[in-house]
Amino acid sequence: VQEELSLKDRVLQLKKEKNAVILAHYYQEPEIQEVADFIGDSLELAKKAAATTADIIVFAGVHFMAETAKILNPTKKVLLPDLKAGCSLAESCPPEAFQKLKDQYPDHVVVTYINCSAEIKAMSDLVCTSSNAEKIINSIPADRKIIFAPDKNLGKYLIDVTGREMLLWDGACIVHEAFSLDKLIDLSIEYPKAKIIAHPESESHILQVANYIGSTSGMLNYVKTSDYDTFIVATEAGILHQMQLDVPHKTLIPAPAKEDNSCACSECAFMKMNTLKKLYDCLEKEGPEIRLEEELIEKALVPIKRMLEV
Ligand code: CIZ
Ligand code: SF4
Repeated sequence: VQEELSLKDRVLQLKKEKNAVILAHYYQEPEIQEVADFIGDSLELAKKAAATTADIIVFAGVHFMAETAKILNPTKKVLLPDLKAGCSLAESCPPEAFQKLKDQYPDHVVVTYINCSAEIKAMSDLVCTSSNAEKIINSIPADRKIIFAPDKNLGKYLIDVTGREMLLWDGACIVHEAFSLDKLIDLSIEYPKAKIIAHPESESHILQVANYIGSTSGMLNYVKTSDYDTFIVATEAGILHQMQLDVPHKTLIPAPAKEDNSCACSECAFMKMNTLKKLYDCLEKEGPEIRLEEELIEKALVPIKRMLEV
């Protein structure tokens, strides 16, 4: 009987009936990760979206990620449980202002981090994610000047590791800028054996004290393969669910935020706008749906394809 099925089972049943695939980001609530066909970071999920043969893609993540899925596989119906699930980083780079910067520096190669709108992608020469950003920057001939947008923290980190000069857009992620260096240092005194791992969207003073800097999948891999047992994790706290499943006997401590909030750590409020109930409803109603103009899809696809080829 329908009423007796749990919400989770109803999602799984509906997904099968509609030949839908559920792609969930690591920052989603555990109960959403549990109904997903694939869990991943933005690069892994983009690849899954491009390759799927399902009729419907339900993207449990934020708006720019669902847009990327639509750009990569435009004949599919791409659903996002809550269209308001945005991203502070993507929003920090409005197309009109970005066009002005581009016009000022017409000879620069434009590289954008995947955390931006489809309009910004369409204005880019290359797109990158945090797992391939260094490789993408290194693929650009040394005599070419570069504009990097929208994340200034990732940009500064890339300048450090590649030695390239880059003009940086002044954008940032609220979640990754929330870590407190003082509290982080106190915590590492309390746990002297702990290794600090951080996402490069974090501020440079946090990266300076990190033992390992890497993308979402990079950090998961590091914790799995490292000989150490205790880690302080400076990224969105949702990653801890999969990380703890990977290393049940290791100790994982979320890096502390500057302001005390409900979990005293960093969670992305946009990511958490998706709930299992909203996911069920969107699958049932087949909406809200991501719709993009064909011309925008064509333009935005070019720099994403270049990224996938590098
Ligand atoms: O949205 C983010 O902060 C990240 C790091 C996404 C991803 O998976 O690369
Ligand atoms: Fe955007 Fe930051 Fe949330 Fe990622 S964690 S979706 S960059 S606001």
